[in-house]
Amino acid sequence: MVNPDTIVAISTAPGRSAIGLVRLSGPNAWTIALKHVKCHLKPRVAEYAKFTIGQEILDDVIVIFYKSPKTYTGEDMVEISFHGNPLILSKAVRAMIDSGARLADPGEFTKRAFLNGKMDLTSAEAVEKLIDSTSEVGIKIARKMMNGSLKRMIEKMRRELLNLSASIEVRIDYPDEFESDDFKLDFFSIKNRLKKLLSTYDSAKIAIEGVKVALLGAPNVGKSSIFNALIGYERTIVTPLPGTTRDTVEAEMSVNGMRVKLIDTAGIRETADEIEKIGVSRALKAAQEANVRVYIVDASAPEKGAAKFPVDIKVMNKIDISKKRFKDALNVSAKTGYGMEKLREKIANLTTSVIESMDTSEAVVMAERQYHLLRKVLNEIEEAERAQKNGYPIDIVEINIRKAVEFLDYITGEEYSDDILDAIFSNFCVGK
Ligand SMILES: Nc1nc2c(ncn2[C@@H]2O[C@H](COP(=O)(O)OP(=O)(O)OP(=O)(O)O)[C@@H](O)[C@H]2O)c(=O)[nH]1
Ligand SMILES: [Mg+2]
Repeated sequence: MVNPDTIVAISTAPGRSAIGLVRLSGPNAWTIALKHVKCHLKPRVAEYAKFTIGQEILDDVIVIFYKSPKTYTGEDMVEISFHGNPLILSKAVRAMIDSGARLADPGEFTKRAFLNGKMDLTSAEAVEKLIDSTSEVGIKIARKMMNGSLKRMIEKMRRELLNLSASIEVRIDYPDEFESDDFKLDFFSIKNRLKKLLSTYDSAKIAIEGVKVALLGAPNVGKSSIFNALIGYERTIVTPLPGTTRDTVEAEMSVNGMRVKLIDTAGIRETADEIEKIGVSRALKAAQEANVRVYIVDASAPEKGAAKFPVDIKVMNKIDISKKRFKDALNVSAKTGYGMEKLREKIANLTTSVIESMDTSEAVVMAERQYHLLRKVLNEIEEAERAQKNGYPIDIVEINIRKAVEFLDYITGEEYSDDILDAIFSNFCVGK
Protein backbone atom coordinates (compact mmCIF):
# COMPACT_ATOMS: atom_id res chain seq x y z
CA MET A 1 0.00 0.00 0.00
CA VAL A 2 1.44 3.34 -1.09
CA ASN A 3 -0.46 5.42 1.42
CA PRO A 4 0.58 4.66 4.93
CA ASP A 5 -0.80 7.85 6.45
CA THR A 6 -4.06 8.04 8.35
CA ILE A 7 -6.90 10.03 6.83
CA VAL A 8 -9.89 11.72 8.43
CA ALA A 9 -13.06 13.32 7.03
CA ILE A 10 -16.65 14.16 7.74
CA SER A 11 -18.66 11.46 5.98
CA THR A 12 -22.16 12.84 6.35
CA ALA A 13 -23.66 15.56 4.14
CA PRO A 14 -22.85 19.19 4.99
CA GLY A 15 -25.39 21.04 7.09
CA ARG A 16 -27.17 20.47 10.37
CA SER A 17 -28.53 17.04 11.12
CA ALA A 18 -29.29 14.73 14.04
CA ILE A 19 -26.01 12.90 13.63
CA GLY A 20 -22.73 13.74 11.89
CA LEU A 21 -20.19 11.04 11.22
CA VAL A 22 -16.42 11.43 11.17
CA ARG A 23 -14.33 8.61 9.75
CA LEU A 24 -10.70 7.75 10.25
CA SER A 25 -8.76 5.21 8.22
CA GLY A 26 -5.13 4.16 8.28
CA PRO A 27 -2.51 2.53 10.49
CA ASN A 28 -2.85 5.17 13.23
CA ALA A 29 -6.62 5.46 13.17
CA TRP A 30 -7.08 3.80 16.53
CA THR A 31 -4.21 5.65 18.25
CA ILE A 32 -5.41 9.00 16.98
CA ALA A 33 -9.02 8.35 18.05
CA LEU A 34 -7.83 7.21 21.48
CA LYS A 35 -6.28 10.62 22.06
CA HIS A 36 -9.83 11.98 22.10
CA VAL A 37 -12.08 9.21 23.41
CA LYS A 38 -11.72 6.66 26.22
CA CYS A 39 -12.96 3.31 24.95
CA HIS A 40 -12.57 -0.40 25.63
CA LEU A 41 -11.50 -1.06 22.05
CA LYS A 42 -13.80 -3.89 21.20
CA PRO A 43 -13.98 -3.98 17.38
CA ARG A 44 -17.41 -3.48 15.81
CA VAL A 45 -19.08 -2.60 19.11
CA ALA A 46 -20.73 0.80 19.45
CA GLU A 47 -19.51 2.54 22.55
CA TYR A 48 -20.65 5.73 24.22
CA ALA A 49 -17.84 8.19 25.05
CA LYS A 50 -16.98 11.82 25.52
CA PHE A 51 -14.90 13.34 22.74
CA THR A 52 -12.28 15.60 24.29
CA ILE A 53 -9.80 18.10 22.90
CA GLY A 54 -7.19 18.57 25.60
CA GLN A 55 -9.14 19.06 28.83
CA GLU A 56 -12.29 20.19 27.07
CA ILE A 57 -15.26 18.00 26.22
CA LEU A 58 -16.41 18.70 22.65
CA ASP A 59 -19.39 16.34 22.44
CA ASP A 60 -20.98 13.10 23.61
CA VAL A 61 -20.33 10.57 20.87
CA ILE A 62 -20.75 6.97 19.80
CA VAL A 63 -17.54 5.32 18.63
CA ILE A 64 -17.00 2.16 16.63
CA PHE A 65 -13.55 0.66 16.03
CA TYR A 66 -12.93 -1.58 13.01
CA LYS A 67 -9.91 -3.85 12.77
CA SER A 68 -8.05 -4.33 9.48
CA PRO A 69 -8.49 -6.10 7.11
CA LYS A 70 -12.23 -6.59 7.59
CA THR A 71 -13.14 -2.94 7.05
CA TYR A 72 -14.44 -0.77 4.21
CA THR A 73 -10.95 0.44 3.27
CA GLY A 74 -9.13 -2.68 4.41
CA GLU A 75 -7.23 -0.57 6.96
CA ASP A 76 -7.88 0.06 10.65
CA MET A 77 -10.84 2.41 10.88
CA VAL A 78 -12.80 4.38 13.46
CA GLU A 79 -16.22 5.93 13.03
CA ILE A 80 -17.35 8.56 15.46
CA SER A 81 -20.94 9.81 15.51
CA PHE A 82 -21.32 13.35 16.81
CA HIS A 83 -24.35 15.59 17.09
CA GLY A 84 -24.73 16.89 13.55
CA ASN A 85 -23.53 20.46 14.01
CA PRO A 86 -20.98 21.47 11.33
CA LEU A 87 -18.98 23.44 13.90
CA ILE A 88 -18.60 20.44 16.19
CA LEU A 89 -17.65 18.23 13.25
CA SER A 90 -15.03 20.54 11.81
CA LYS A 91 -13.54 21.11 15.26
CA ALA A 92 -13.29 17.35 15.77
CA VAL A 93 -11.64 16.89 12.38
CA ARG A 94 -9.16 19.64 13.10
CA ALA A 95 -8.34 18.09 16.48
CA MET A 96 -7.61 14.75 14.85
CA ILE A 97 -5.45 16.43 12.22
CA ASP A 98 -3.51 18.00 15.10
CA SER A 99 -3.17 14.50 16.51
CA GLY A 100 -1.55 13.19 13.33
CA ALA A 101 -4.25 12.49 10.76
CA ARG A 102 -4.48 14.08 7.33
CA LEU A 103 -7.65 15.42 5.74
CA ALA A 104 -8.86 12.84 3.21
CA ASP A 105 -8.98 13.65 -0.50
CA PRO A 106 -12.31 13.25 -2.32
CA GLY A 107 -13.21 9.57 -2.57
CA GLU A 108 -10.03 8.53 -0.76
CA PHE A 109 -11.74 6.01 1.51
CA THR A 110 -13.15 4.19 -1.51
CA LYS A 111 -9.88 4.60 -3.41
CA ARG A 112 -8.08 2.88 -0.56
CA ALA A 113 -10.71 0.16 -0.57
CA PHE A 114 -9.85 -0.40 -4.24
CA LEU A 115 -6.07 -0.28 -3.71
CA ASN A 116 -6.38 -2.74 -0.85
CA GLY A 117 -8.33 -5.18 -3.01
CA LYS A 118 -11.62 -4.74 -1.13
CA MET A 119 -13.43 -3.91 -4.35
CA ASP A 120 -12.78 -3.58 -8.06
CA LEU A 121 -13.25 -0.32 -9.96
CA THR A 122 -16.79 -1.14 -11.09
CA SER A 123 -17.83 -1.63 -7.46
CA ALA A 124 -16.12 1.60 -6.46
CA GLU A 125 -17.96 3.46 -9.22
CA ALA A 126 -21.19 1.79 -8.10
CA VAL A 127 -20.79 3.31 -4.63
CA GLU A 128 -20.93 6.76 -6.18
CA LYS A 129 -23.89 5.86 -8.38
CA LEU A 130 -25.74 4.33 -5.44
CA ILE A 131 -25.41 7.56 -3.50
CA ASP A 132 -26.32 9.74 -6.50
CA SER A 133 -29.21 7.68 -7.75
CA THR A 134 -32.50 9.52 -8.11
CA SER A 135 -34.79 6.51 -8.60
CA GLU A 136 -35.47 3.14 -7.01
CA VAL A 137 -34.41 1.36 -10.18
CA GLY A 138 -31.16 3.28 -10.06
CA ILE A 139 -30.54 2.15 -6.50
CA LYS A 140 -31.29 -1.43 -7.47
CA ILE A 141 -28.84 -1.52 -10.39
CA ALA A 142 -26.17 0.36 -8.45
CA ARG A 143 -26.45 -2.20 -5.65
CA LYS A 144 -26.04 -5.01 -8.15
CA MET A 145 -22.98 -3.44 -9.66
CA MET A 146 -21.56 -2.83 -6.20
CA ASN A 147 -21.94 -6.54 -5.58
CA GLY A 148 -19.98 -7.34 -8.72
CA SER A 149 -22.56 -7.95 -11.48
CA LEU A 150 -20.60 -6.05 -14.11
CA LYS A 151 -17.27 -7.31 -12.88
CA ARG A 152 -18.38 -10.95 -13.17
CA MET A 153 -19.65 -10.41 -16.68
CA ILE A 154 -16.41 -8.75 -17.69
CA GLU A 155 -14.28 -11.43 -16.09
CA LYS A 156 -16.16 -14.08 -18.04
CA MET A 157 -15.55 -12.28 -21.33
CA ARG A 158 -11.93 -11.82 -20.38
CA ARG A 159 -11.50 -15.57 -19.78
CA GLU A 160 -13.11 -16.33 -23.12
CA LEU A 161 -10.84 -13.90 -24.94
CA LEU A 162 -7.77 -15.28 -23.23
CA ASN A 163 -8.82 -18.77 -24.32
CA LEU A 164 -9.13 -17.57 -27.90
CA SER A 165 -5.76 -15.99 -27.63
CA ALA A 166 -4.27 -19.21 -26.22
CA SER A 167 -5.69 -21.20 -29.11
CA ILE A 168 -3.99 -18.78 -31.48
CA GLU A 169 -0.69 -18.95 -29.68
CA VAL A 170 -0.53 -22.69 -29.73
CA ARG A 171 -0.95 -22.50 -33.50
CA ILE A 172 1.78 -19.94 -33.79
CA ASP A 173 4.14 -22.01 -31.64
CA TYR A 174 3.39 -25.39 -33.27
CA PRO A 175 2.39 -24.58 -36.84
CA ASP A 176 3.18 -28.09 -38.08
CA GLU A 177 0.65 -29.76 -35.83
CA PHE A 178 -2.15 -27.53 -37.05
CA GLU A 179 -1.27 -27.46 -40.67
CA SER A 180 -4.48 -28.83 -42.04
CA ASP A 181 -6.92 -27.50 -39.44
CA ASP A 182 -9.59 -25.10 -40.54
CA PHE A 183 -9.16 -22.63 -37.73
CA LYS A 184 -11.93 -20.10 -37.17
CA LEU A 185 -12.60 -17.97 -34.17
CA ASP A 186 -16.22 -17.32 -33.32
CA PHE A 187 -16.87 -13.80 -32.04
CA PHE A 188 -20.63 -13.85 -32.43
CA SER A 189 -21.67 -14.45 -28.83
CA ILE A 190 -19.22 -12.09 -27.20
CA LYS A 191 -20.10 -9.36 -29.68
CA ASN A 192 -23.77 -9.72 -28.88
CA ARG A 193 -23.19 -9.59 -25.17
CA LEU A 194 -21.09 -6.45 -25.56
CA LYS A 195 -23.76 -4.77 -27.67
CA LYS A 196 -26.46 -5.68 -25.18
CA LEU A 197 -24.38 -4.37 -22.32
CA LEU A 198 -23.67 -1.10 -24.15
CA SER A 199 -27.36 -0.65 -24.84
CA THR A 200 -28.12 -0.51 -21.11
CA TYR A 201 -26.16 2.69 -20.61
CA ASP A 202 -28.82 5.21 -21.66
CA SER A 203 -31.52 3.94 -19.33
CA ALA A 204 -29.04 3.41 -16.51
CA LYS A 205 -27.99 7.01 -16.85
CA ILE A 206 -31.60 8.11 -16.60
CA ALA A 207 -32.19 5.88 -13.57
CA ILE A 208 -29.22 7.48 -11.82
CA GLU A 209 -29.39 11.09 -12.96
CA GLY A 210 -33.11 11.52 -13.48
CA VAL A 211 -35.27 12.09 -16.51
CA LYS A 212 -34.75 15.16 -18.71
CA VAL A 213 -37.95 16.78 -19.90
CA ALA A 214 -37.58 19.61 -22.45
CA LEU A 215 -40.25 22.22 -23.17
CA LEU A 216 -39.96 23.15 -26.83
CA GLY A 217 -41.75 25.17 -29.45
CA ALA A 218 -41.92 28.42 -31.38
CA PRO A 219 -41.36 31.77 -29.65
CA ASN A 220 -44.13 33.18 -27.45
CA VAL A 221 -46.25 30.01 -27.26
CA GLY A 222 -45.98 29.97 -23.47
CA LYS A 223 -43.09 27.59 -22.77
CA SER A 224 -41.75 29.64 -19.90
CA SER A 225 -45.24 30.12 -18.46
CA ILE A 226 -45.77 26.35 -18.45
CA PHE A 227 -42.29 25.82 -17.03
CA ASN A 228 -43.00 28.14 -14.11
CA ALA A 229 -46.42 26.59 -13.54
CA LEU A 230 -44.93 23.08 -13.42
CA ILE A 231 -42.17 23.89 -10.94
CA GLY A 232 -44.43 26.12 -8.87
CA TYR A 233 -42.48 29.38 -8.87
CA GLU A 234 -41.46 32.17 -11.26
CA ARG A 235 -38.10 30.78 -12.26
CA THR A 236 -37.91 32.21 -15.81
CA ILE A 237 -38.96 35.52 -17.34
CA VAL A 238 -42.29 35.67 -19.14
CA THR A 239 -43.14 38.59 -21.42
CA PRO A 240 -45.45 39.16 -24.38
CA LEU A 241 -42.35 39.62 -26.56
CA PRO A 242 -41.33 36.69 -28.75
CA GLY A 243 -37.72 35.69 -28.08
CA THR A 244 -37.80 36.35 -24.33
CA THR A 245 -35.99 33.18 -23.33
CA ARG A 246 -32.50 33.23 -24.83
CA ASP A 247 -30.81 30.40 -23.00
CA THR A 248 -31.89 27.02 -21.70
CA VAL A 249 -33.06 27.20 -18.10
CA GLU A 250 -33.18 24.12 -15.90
CA ALA A 251 -35.08 23.36 -12.73
CA GLU A 252 -35.77 20.18 -10.85
CA MET A 253 -39.11 18.82 -9.89
CA SER A 254 -40.05 15.63 -8.16
CA VAL A 255 -42.38 13.18 -9.88
CA ASN A 256 -43.45 10.06 -7.99
CA GLY A 257 -40.24 10.21 -5.98
CA MET A 258 -38.07 10.53 -9.07
CA ARG A 259 -35.99 13.52 -9.95
CA VAL A 260 -37.09 15.19 -13.15
CA LYS A 261 -34.96 17.86 -14.78
CA LEU A 262 -37.29 20.28 -16.54
CA ILE A 263 -35.70 22.40 -19.26
CA ASP A 264 -37.15 25.64 -20.62
CA THR A 265 -35.76 26.60 -24.00
CA ALA A 266 -35.59 29.52 -26.40
CA GLY A 267 -38.38 29.61 -28.97
CA ILE A 268 -37.21 27.92 -32.15
CA ARG A 269 -37.22 30.20 -35.20
CA GLU A 270 -34.99 31.64 -37.88
CA THR A 271 -33.34 34.73 -36.47
CA ALA A 272 -30.59 37.20 -37.26
CA ASP A 273 -30.03 38.02 -33.58
CA GLU A 274 -26.66 36.56 -32.53
CA ILE A 275 -27.72 35.79 -28.97
CA GLU A 276 -31.01 34.28 -29.97
CA LYS A 277 -29.27 32.14 -32.60
CA ILE A 278 -27.18 30.51 -29.89
CA GLY A 279 -30.32 30.08 -27.79
CA VAL A 280 -32.08 28.33 -30.67
CA SER A 281 -29.18 25.97 -31.24
CA ARG A 282 -29.18 25.18 -27.53
CA ALA A 283 -32.90 24.48 -27.71
CA LEU A 284 -32.33 22.03 -30.54
CA LYS A 285 -29.57 20.39 -28.57
CA ALA A 286 -31.89 20.11 -25.55
CA ALA A 287 -34.46 18.47 -27.85
CA GLN A 288 -31.84 15.97 -28.87
CA GLU A 289 -30.71 15.13 -25.37
CA ALA A 290 -34.07 15.08 -23.62
CA ASN A 291 -35.78 11.84 -22.67
CA VAL A 292 -39.21 13.42 -22.93
CA ARG A 293 -39.98 16.20 -25.43
CA VAL A 294 -42.97 18.40 -24.77
CA TYR A 295 -43.90 20.36 -27.88
CA ILE A 296 -45.95 23.46 -27.17
CA VAL A 297 -48.14 25.27 -29.69
CA ASP A 298 -50.13 28.48 -29.30
CA ALA A 299 -53.75 27.29 -29.63
CA SER A 300 -54.94 30.79 -30.52
CA ALA A 301 -52.58 30.97 -33.49
CA PRO A 302 -51.32 27.47 -34.30
CA GLU A 303 -48.37 27.45 -36.66
CA LYS A 304 -48.29 25.22 -39.67
CA GLY A 305 -45.79 22.43 -40.14
CA ALA A 306 -44.49 19.81 -37.79
CA ALA A 307 -41.74 19.91 -35.18
CA LYS A 308 -38.17 19.24 -36.31
CA PHE A 309 -37.73 16.52 -33.69
CA PRO A 310 -39.73 13.58 -32.35
CA VAL A 311 -42.47 14.74 -29.99
CA ASP A 312 -43.59 12.78 -26.92
CA ILE A 313 -46.28 15.13 -25.66
CA LYS A 314 -48.02 17.74 -27.78
CA VAL A 315 -49.56 20.64 -25.90
CA MET A 316 -51.93 23.31 -27.18
CA ASN A 317 -51.45 26.25 -24.80
CA LYS A 318 -53.52 29.47 -24.39
CA ILE A 319 -56.65 27.40 -24.80
CA ASP A 320 -58.43 30.13 -22.78
CA ILE A 321 -58.26 32.48 -25.78
CA SER A 322 -58.83 29.86 -28.46
CA LYS A 323 -62.25 29.01 -29.84
CA LYS A 324 -61.06 25.61 -30.99
CA ARG A 325 -60.27 22.47 -29.00
CA PHE A 326 -57.66 20.05 -30.36
CA LYS A 327 -58.19 16.32 -30.33
CA ASP A 328 -54.66 15.12 -30.98
CA ALA A 329 -53.05 17.18 -28.20
CA LEU A 330 -53.38 18.20 -24.58
CA ASN A 331 -55.40 21.41 -24.33
CA VAL A 332 -54.02 23.60 -21.55
CA SER A 333 -53.81 27.14 -20.31
CA ALA A 334 -50.78 28.16 -18.30
CA LYS A 335 -52.73 31.29 -17.45
CA THR A 336 -55.84 29.71 -15.91
CA GLY A 337 -54.28 26.38 -14.95
CA TYR A 338 -56.70 24.48 -17.16
CA GLY A 339 -55.31 21.06 -18.16
CA MET A 340 -52.07 21.55 -16.23
CA GLU A 341 -52.79 18.64 -13.89
CA LYS A 342 -53.21 16.39 -16.93
CA LEU A 343 -49.89 17.58 -18.32
CA ARG A 344 -48.18 16.87 -15.02
CA GLU A 345 -49.73 13.40 -15.02
CA LYS A 346 -48.64 12.71 -18.57
CA ILE A 347 -45.06 13.75 -17.79
CA ALA A 348 -45.14 11.51 -14.71
CA ASN A 349 -46.38 8.52 -16.73
CA LEU A 350 -43.78 8.95 -19.42
CA THR A 351 -40.88 9.44 -17.01
CA THR A 352 -41.93 6.39 -15.02
CA SER A 353 -42.18 4.26 -18.13
CA VAL A 354 -38.76 5.40 -19.36
CA ILE A 355 -37.24 4.00 -16.19
CA GLU A 356 -39.48 1.00 -15.71
CA SER A 357 -38.79 -0.26 -19.21
CA MET A 358 -35.30 -0.99 -18.02
CA ASP A 359 -34.16 -4.58 -17.70
CA THR A 360 -32.58 -4.80 -14.25
CA SER A 361 -32.04 -8.54 -14.25
CA GLU A 362 -28.58 -8.42 -15.82
CA ALA A 363 -25.48 -6.33 -15.46
CA VAL A 364 -25.71 -2.79 -16.74
CA VAL A 365 -23.22 -0.08 -17.63
CA MET A 366 -23.62 2.96 -15.43
CA ALA A 367 -20.50 5.05 -15.78
CA GLU A 368 -19.38 6.92 -18.85
CA ARG A 369 -15.89 5.55 -18.38
CA GLN A 370 -17.16 1.99 -18.51
CA TYR A 371 -19.23 2.77 -21.58
CA HIS A 372 -16.29 4.18 -23.54
CA LEU A 373 -14.01 1.31 -22.61
CA LEU A 374 -16.63 -1.27 -23.59
CA ARG A 375 -17.00 0.47 -26.96
CA LYS A 376 -13.27 0.09 -27.43
CA VAL A 377 -13.51 -3.59 -26.55
CA LEU A 378 -16.24 -4.02 -29.14
CA ASN A 379 -14.17 -2.16 -31.74
CA GLU A 380 -11.23 -4.48 -31.17
CA ILE A 381 -13.43 -7.57 -31.45
CA GLU A 382 -14.96 -6.29 -34.67
CA GLU A 383 -11.49 -5.50 -35.93
CA ALA A 384 -10.36 -9.04 -35.09
CA GLU A 385 -13.37 -10.45 -36.88
CA ARG A 386 -12.64 -8.38 -39.96
CA ALA A 387 -8.97 -9.37 -39.92
CA GLN A 388 -9.96 -13.02 -39.81
CA LYS A 389 -12.48 -12.58 -42.61
CA ASN A 390 -9.88 -10.92 -44.77
CA GLY A 391 -7.56 -13.84 -44.22
CA TYR A 392 -4.92 -11.99 -42.20
CA PRO A 393 -2.40 -14.11 -40.31
CA ILE A 394 -3.69 -15.20 -36.92
CA ASP A 395 -1.05 -13.27 -35.01
CA ILE A 396 -2.61 -10.08 -36.37
CA VAL A 397 -6.00 -11.21 -35.15
CA GLU A 398 -4.47 -11.87 -31.78
CA ILE A 399 -3.24 -8.31 -31.39
CA ASN A 400 -6.86 -7.10 -31.40
CA ILE A 401 -7.89 -9.73 -28.90
CA ARG A 402 -5.07 -8.75 -26.57
CA LYS A 403 -6.10 -5.13 -26.82
CA ALA A 404 -9.70 -6.03 -26.03
CA VAL A 405 -8.51 -7.83 -22.90
CA GLU A 406 -6.50 -4.78 -21.91
CA PHE A 407 -9.55 -2.52 -22.17
CA LEU A 408 -11.57 -4.97 -20.10
CA ASP A 409 -8.84 -4.83 -17.48
CA TYR A 410 -9.11 -1.06 -17.34
CA ILE A 411 -12.81 -1.34 -16.57
CA THR A 412 -12.34 -3.54 -13.53
CA GLY A 413 -9.08 -1.94 -12.50
CA GLU A 414 -7.08 -5.10 -13.08
CA GLU A 415 -4.92 -2.54 -14.82
CA TYR A 416 -4.89 1.10 -13.84
CA SER A 417 -2.80 4.22 -13.67
CA ASP A 418 -2.75 7.03 -11.14
CA ASP A 419 -4.39 9.30 -13.71
CA ILE A 420 -7.31 6.94 -14.09
CA LEU A 421 -7.77 6.65 -10.34
CA ASP A 422 -7.57 10.42 -9.93
CA ALA A 423 -10.17 10.92 -12.64
CA ILE A 424 -12.55 8.47 -11.03
CA PHE A 425 -12.21 9.40 -7.40
CA SER A 426 -11.92 13.16 -7.74
CA ASN A 427 -15.64 13.14 -8.64
CA PHE A 428 -16.46 11.67 -5.27
CA CYS A 429 -17.25 13.78 -2.21
CA VAL A 430 -14.77 14.06 0.63
CA GLY A 431 -15.60 11.37 3.18
CA LYS A 432 -16.72 8.73 0.67
N1 LIG B 1 -53.97 33.99 -22.58
C1 LIG B 1 -52.89 33.28 -22.31
N2 LIG B 1 -51.67 33.83 -22.40
C2 LIG B 1 -50.59 33.08 -22.10
C3 LIG B 1 -50.70 31.73 -21.72
N3 LIG B 1 -49.46 31.25 -21.51
C4 LIG B 1 -48.59 32.26 -21.74
N4 LIG B 1 -49.29 33.38 -22.12
C5 LIG B 1 -48.70 34.67 -22.49
O1 LIG B 1 -47.94 34.52 -23.67
C6 LIG B 1 -46.81 35.36 -23.66
C7 LIG B 1 -45.55 34.56 -23.87
O2 LIG B 1 -45.36 33.68 -22.80
P1 LIG B 1 -43.98 33.00 -22.47
O3 LIG B 1 -44.20 32.01 -21.40
O4 LIG B 1 -42.94 34.03 -22.26
O5 LIG B 1 -43.71 32.27 -23.86
P2 LIG B 1 -42.39 31.52 -24.35
O6 LIG B 1 -42.82 30.41 -25.22
O7 LIG B 1 -41.54 31.17 -23.20
O8 LIG B 1 -41.72 32.63 -25.23
P3 LIG B 1 -40.20 32.78 -25.68
O9 LIG B 1 -39.35 32.65 -24.48
O10 LIG B 1 -40.14 34.13 -26.26
O11 LIG B 1 -39.94 31.74 -26.71
C8 LIG B 1 -46.85 36.06 -22.30
O12 LIG B 1 -47.43 37.34 -22.47
C9 LIG B 1 -47.73 35.17 -21.45
O13 LIG B 1 -48.39 35.88 -20.43
C10 LIG B 1 -52.02 31.18 -21.64
O14 LIG B 1 -52.24 30.01 -21.30
N5 LIG B 1 -53.06 32.00 -21.95
MG1 LIG C 1 -39.66 31.70 -22.75
